[in-house]
Amino acid sequence: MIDGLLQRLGVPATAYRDGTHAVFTPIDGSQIGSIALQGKDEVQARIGAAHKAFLTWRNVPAPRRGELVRQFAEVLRENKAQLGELVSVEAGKITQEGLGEVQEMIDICDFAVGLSRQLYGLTIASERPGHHMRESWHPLGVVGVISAFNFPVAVWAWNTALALVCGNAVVWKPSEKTPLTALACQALLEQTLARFGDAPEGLAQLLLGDREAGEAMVDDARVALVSATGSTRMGREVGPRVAARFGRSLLELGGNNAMILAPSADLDLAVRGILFAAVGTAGQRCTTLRRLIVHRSIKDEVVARVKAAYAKVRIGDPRENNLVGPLIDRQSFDAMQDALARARDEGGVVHGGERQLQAQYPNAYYVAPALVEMPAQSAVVRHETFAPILYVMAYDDFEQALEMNNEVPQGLSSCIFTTDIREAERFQSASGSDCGIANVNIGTSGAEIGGAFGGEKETGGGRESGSDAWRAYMRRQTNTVNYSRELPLAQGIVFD
Ligand code: UN1
Repeated sequence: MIDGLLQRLGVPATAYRDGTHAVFTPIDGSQIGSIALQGKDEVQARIGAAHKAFLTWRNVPAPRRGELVRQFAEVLRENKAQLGELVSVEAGKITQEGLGEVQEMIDICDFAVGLSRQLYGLTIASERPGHHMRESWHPLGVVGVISAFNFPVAVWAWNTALALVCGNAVVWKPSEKTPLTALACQALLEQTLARFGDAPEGLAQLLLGDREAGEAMVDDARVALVSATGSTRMGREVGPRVAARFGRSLLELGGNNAMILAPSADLDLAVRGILFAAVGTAGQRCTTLRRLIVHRSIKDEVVARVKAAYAKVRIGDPRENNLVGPLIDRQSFDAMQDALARARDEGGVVHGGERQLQAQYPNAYYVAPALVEMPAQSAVVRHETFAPILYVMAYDDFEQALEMNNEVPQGLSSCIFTTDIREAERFQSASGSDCGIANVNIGTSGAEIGGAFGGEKETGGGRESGSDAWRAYMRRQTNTVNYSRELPLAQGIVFD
């Protein structure tokens, strides 16, 4: 099954059969491939090749670079079903979400194509007569991408589509848990490059490796920008290492996303919003809803309704008609059970969270989503556990709810369900939610590519995807031109 899929996506059998690193599907825990891992020397050679390609690519007009990305979007459209299925097999996403992830790749490509004619700089009024000033944006260099298992293809595409139109080369270190989707993406991009014709060789490189490969990339001064998505722990290592060589990093790290549920809210809408945000992707999105801050007057009703909704959630093979697939692996399951045990110790009442389908899948980890009533926002609630656990806490007044929203180390996504315009606006104001994303009457996850994506505090501060996130992938140059016959100095300085 997997062979047919990979072959249709253009991945040669040698790439996923001949290595020593085993790859498993979370659907039943069976092995689906074995890949070769690259060591430091090989990684450095690939970075060298990418850098060489960059020196040519930066001079190709941006709209022509956009044409490459336009063609890539076409190839993705042609292969959407297969790549989506591979995402389901390797990452365990349900079919709808696997397809959605590929659609997110197509969307960012379309966005980047438009952008390739809109890499606008500024003109600036000079204080000196006969002078003009402007700001230009130039290609940056090699962009290193580190991506996580949970969005094994889209996050790379956000970075790659923008990096390519901005005139950069790309090296990609995917999660060791999802190398096959990475091989498929690379094969599709290479197929596009061949069709495109005149792009320099080596423009996009795949680095399959472990920690050593990651470190070689992070420490390499030829990698101008390291765009890393993953845990806060990973970011804490990557950020300072890149900074130590004065490289740039773009960090998209952990989230601990809350919903404030106000007494005026449309509860039907809210319960649906909670369901997708909290249990979608089996709770393994950085934007997953992890905290529900609900007004005390409606708390019991909301808990009852969410419990009833959870009871109906179909759990099982993500390629069949289910809403929740497996956790990625055993480690993830253990971390979830640890968190639930800690929650009990901290006074929580746990509903759900048990392992499911164990007899059918002894080597896979399906779980019932957990709803945990907590007396307060204690230590376990402030920690991001990458699993479907929703902590529920009551609030009495709106200011307290806002404080609770902001009272965690992470700052990615947040939302409020209310029909009170004062609360909605306050939530999105300077003294409202401190997160990079603050939504009204929609959940915390499932952002569109058009907006800048990322968050504050331990989320790392980076912004990817839409709006003007492209600027992170370019270098800014300030230009002053004197077209007069004098040489006046700024600030009125006389130096005769
Ligand atoms: C992630 O989990 O790393 O907003 C990215 C969302 C998706 C992206 C999630 N568009 O949920």
